[in-house]
Amino acid sequence: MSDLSTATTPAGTATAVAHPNIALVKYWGKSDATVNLPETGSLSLTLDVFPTTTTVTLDDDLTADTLELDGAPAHGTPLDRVRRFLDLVRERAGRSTHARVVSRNTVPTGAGLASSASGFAALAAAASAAYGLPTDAVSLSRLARRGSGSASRSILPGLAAWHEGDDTSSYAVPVTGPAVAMVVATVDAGPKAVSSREAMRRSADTSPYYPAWVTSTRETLVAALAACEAGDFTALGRITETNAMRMHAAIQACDPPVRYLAPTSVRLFDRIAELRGDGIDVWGTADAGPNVVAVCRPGDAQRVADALADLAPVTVAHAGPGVRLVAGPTA
Ligand code: 2P0
Repeated sequence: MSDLSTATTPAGTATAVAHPNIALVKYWGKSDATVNLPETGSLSLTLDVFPTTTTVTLDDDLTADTLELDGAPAHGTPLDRVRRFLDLVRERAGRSTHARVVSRNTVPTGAGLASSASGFAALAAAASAAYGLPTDAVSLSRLARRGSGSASRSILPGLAAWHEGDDTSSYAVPVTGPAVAMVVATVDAGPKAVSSREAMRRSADTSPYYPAWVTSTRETLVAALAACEAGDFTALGRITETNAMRMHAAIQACDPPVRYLAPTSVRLFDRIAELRGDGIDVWGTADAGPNVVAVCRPGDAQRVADALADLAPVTVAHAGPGVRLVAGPTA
């Protein structure tokens, strides 16, 4: 894996760009919430749309970290999570200087399109460069995981598997597989009613299907990696939709209940099934929100997008780049 340190900007400030990822085999549950270890491994595609650009600037005059998110000062949970993350970076770097963080998303924050994945991937890279920590992909993936589990995968380009393990060994690795395109259908761009972090915890604590989810997902990841190795798009697509349905089944069995899929989400899954009936190799998935992502071969992406567009606004995405440090602050 490449070392990004050659691209660092002058000491004390750095800017990084990262993209969201969509999981084909989902991460849903933690074995250790303190250092953010997953109960099972997962597999995702980093996209080429909706980048997050984040600049971290050290400032000796600050008494606490500040966060500007999409042009406005951030408070509450987003600021707390960034501060806790930078505390970890400072501890590792042996530094005490606070920082200004300026972050800009091109995907609506909290819309179920993984802004925390691109956000913490970009923050991990920019903060590591600014504070002088290693910026190789393994170090960044491990560190990004501490901010948000799915961020560990956005460090890498294209297909990436994030494996179980301990604080040292749990990070994302590249996977070679068939060419995959994704058509993102945005059913609702607003923030979700129950955060994925809370719903994940509630699933583990109250869903009677959670143990079955964990057992089946471990087996599913093995099958998904085999499908990738065989270049078998159809097998990977079927696995993807099945795994998403199982995750939502486990979530819907929570007490108190959580249901992320909206009526339009279900219509999108039906339309995807109709397209399969018409001979297009396309499968559906959805994260912790109502938005649906159609997974297809790149050559079919425009036809799939056209077929879904009357139900929700669509964005065609392909395999995108891993996190990168850019020359100067542009956020
Ligand atoms: C995933 N999701 O694999 C799954 C599928 C949502 C549904 O990873 O608590 O925001 O910050 O580690 O990474 C969302 O979980 O959770 C997520 P934390 P994160 O993409």
